[in-house]
Amino acid sequence: MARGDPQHGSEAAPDRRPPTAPEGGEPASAASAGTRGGGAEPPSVEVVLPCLDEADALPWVLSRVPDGWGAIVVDNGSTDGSAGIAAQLGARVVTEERRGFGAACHAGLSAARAEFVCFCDCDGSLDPALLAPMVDALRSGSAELVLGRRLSTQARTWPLHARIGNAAVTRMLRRRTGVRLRDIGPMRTARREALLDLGLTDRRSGYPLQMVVRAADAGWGIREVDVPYGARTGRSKVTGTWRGTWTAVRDMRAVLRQPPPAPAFRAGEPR
Ligand SMILES: Nc1nc2c(ncn2[C@@H]2O[C@H](COP(=O)(O)OP(=O)(O)OP(=O)(O)O)[C@@H](O)[C@H]2O)c(=O)[nH]1
Ligand SMILES: [Mg+2]
Repeated sequence: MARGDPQHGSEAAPDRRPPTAPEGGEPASAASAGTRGGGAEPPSVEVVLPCLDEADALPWVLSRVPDGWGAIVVDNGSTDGSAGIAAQLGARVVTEERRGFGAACHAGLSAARAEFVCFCDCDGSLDPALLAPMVDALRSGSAELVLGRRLSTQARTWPLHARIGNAAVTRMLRRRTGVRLRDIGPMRTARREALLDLGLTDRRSGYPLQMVVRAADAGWGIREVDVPYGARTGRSKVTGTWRGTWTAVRDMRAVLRQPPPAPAFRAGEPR
């Protein structure tokens, strides 16, 4: 059960402004946060929030999860009390011992029970409230995977080397699958069972790309929606450093080297 106003009242929460004005869905109130994910009936939407030492960002991030949705914070070895803060604020906390962005995301997906699952970074750079119109696009059938295309709201939010790496990966994605995207962002949504059926195996930085590649190979409709990308709260771990970006690009190249699945054999067809 959340105590106090998650955006303004927690000791763990520095006074920080959200990267965007509220739009596209009502953010959760502290009262509703206590009902997230705990009841017998799963909510229709759950947000998986991979979390490695994001104590300062968590109060704002959780306050922005739309009302009535579940929040699953996947604690990936935090030492700053993130798990306790998330639980106190009403999130379901899942522990993933194995380090890696993909390991955390996949643990959240495996623990989810909702019809629709969203993913969002837990560092305050992206606003979970903006997932609401993305889920609406799934419900209306206009896409099967909806991705947030990041548009930085401040200079230096997204360093040049990270943009170059991202552009290179989207080009390679187009060559490999024919799908034209402008970003391989972490914010996204799809139906839970369909995601599980993709059989994702990457457990590091290649996870978001592998999801897109396998969805494309499976013929899913993939759509991008612009989302503001603000400065993260806390110290940068990946895109703020050359090393982190290089590791991410290497993981993604490994995903793109995986061959497309062999066409399924159908009875009566020559092999
Ligand atoms: N880097 C990293 N992030 C993890 C891990 N497990 C969970 N996360 C979370 O995954 C999300 C994305 O990681 P970030 O460190 O923000 O990666 P990024 O956005 O590419 O780069 P920066 O924001 O510049 O650090 C954050 O919410 C992290 O807390 C992990 O093993 N490594
Ligand atoms: Mg980040």
